[in-house]
Amino acid sequence: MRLPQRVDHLIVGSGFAGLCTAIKLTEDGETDFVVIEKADDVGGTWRDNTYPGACCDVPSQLYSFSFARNPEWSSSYSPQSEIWAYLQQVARDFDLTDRIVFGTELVQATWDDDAQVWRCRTTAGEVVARTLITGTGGLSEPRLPAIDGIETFQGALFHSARWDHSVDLIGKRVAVIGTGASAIQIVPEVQQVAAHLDVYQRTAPWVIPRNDRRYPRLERLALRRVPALAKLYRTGIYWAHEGYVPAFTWQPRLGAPAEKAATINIHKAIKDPDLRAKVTPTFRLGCKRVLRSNTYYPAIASPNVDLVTDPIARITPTSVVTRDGVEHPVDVIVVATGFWTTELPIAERIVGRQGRTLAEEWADGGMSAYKGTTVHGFPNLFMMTGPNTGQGHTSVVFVIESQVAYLRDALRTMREQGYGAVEPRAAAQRRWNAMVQRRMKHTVWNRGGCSSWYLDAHGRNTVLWPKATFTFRRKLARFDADAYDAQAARPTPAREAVA
Ligand code: N01
Repeated sequence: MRLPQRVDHLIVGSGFAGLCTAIKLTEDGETDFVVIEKADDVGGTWRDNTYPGACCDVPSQLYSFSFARNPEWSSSYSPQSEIWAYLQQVARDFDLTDRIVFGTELVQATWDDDAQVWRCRTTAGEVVARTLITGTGGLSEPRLPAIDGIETFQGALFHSARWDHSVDLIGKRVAVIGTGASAIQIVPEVQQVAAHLDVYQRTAPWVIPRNDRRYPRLERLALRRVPALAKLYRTGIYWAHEGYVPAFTWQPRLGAPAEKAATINIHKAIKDPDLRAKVTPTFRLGCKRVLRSNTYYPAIASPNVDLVTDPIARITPTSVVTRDGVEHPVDVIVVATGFWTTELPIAERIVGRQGRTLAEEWADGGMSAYKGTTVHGFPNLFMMTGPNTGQGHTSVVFVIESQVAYLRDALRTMREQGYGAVEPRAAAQRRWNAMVQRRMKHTVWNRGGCSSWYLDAHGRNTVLWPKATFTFRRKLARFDADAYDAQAARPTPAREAVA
């Protein structure tokens, strides 16, 4: 598809959020939209993260759309390939492929207050849109570590989310930097083929057992034939995961049984007391994302693996040198150091009513939005998975569906009331964020004794939602026009604003 000059709605990104938005807008008859996607396929993070062992740590029955359940998942925690294939299938089933302009990136979107439109520059040309909907996710831009000499390394070096499949790891000396959710899935795979693997750990994570199981054919048949059964599974998993909420958001000590399970996980796999001590976390479970694996600790205990806990001092053309002066020779370095989460790169590309970018707006106080979705000074902008919408315990798809419901009601209200632009009032946004940050003080993320990618440079958690997800859904169930400044649609409608 070619980029049109003008649309009612511009959706950026075709991962879970972008696809969900496109599907639901179509359902409402809001068909004048286009999705731009910088890559050449749909899938977002599930297209990009192709590292060996990539798998979802939220059960697939819940990590999928409520309106497009998939009875064909092969196991309770699906691998990346299945989730990506699922998203491709969803795009086909809902006839979206022709609505997506692939290979097209948003360069800049600038609000034009007179015409009540977003004027957007993309790598495929310009487009004018009444509303701008970002579905660019919080885990899409790899964050490379600033390690001295990293650019001088002569072997292969790549980020976990940009895996270089042309590099053969068989018989090589490999280093994995980081021990987060990506690394703990990569390490057991690399350990099996590498001659030697060094795992560079800065902070030991909590890793609980992963109760995975394959769905037998009969069970999949039942899920296909009896949709109520699939719904029941989904509901059961949802509530089981909400069970973590009190420990995460109210009383961190409630996580003690899970800490015990994780400690047993360590003791079962690792006999060496020194190694056990190195992998045992020193903060409360949940403070960083809780990881699930049955294979990580056995891999760490393997004879061809060294867990290196001395900080990295520098990288040379052929080695990693730690601060204790030891030089660790290496052929391939895998950088599993996470993503830009509290300084979203998309924020630099969106220019609001005052001529300031979202990034400038957020520079002093950190990211903030109203209901994680709309931002004062940025009319008709809807951010899917915006500030404080992230989840430490359950499926982000639930949150996305809640936000899309809010967007639909906003558009319905605008249509019915003849509004050309809506923007949350500064006071409403302030109140919302004060509530979020007040609540945040009780959470394990703020008082669990760790630093994590949930916290920004000011120590504020601008990533996660500090209550149950059903509360989030309830708060976004209706577009609350009274919290917004609304402008009547100007006589020059968006369709003539192209010129
Ligand atoms: O990234 P991370 P990730 N020198 O930021 C370390 C989702 N996800 O890609 O803990 C040395 O969690 C850093 O150390 P520390 C999930 O939401 C989901 O693994 O900061 N080390 C840490 O160990 C997840 O939370 C799935 O001290 C450095 C690691 O690198 C999110 O993605 C699967 C360093 C980064 O861990 C991100 O996970 C995979 C440095 N300079 C990912 N800088 C599912 O299954 C950082 N580190 C759904």
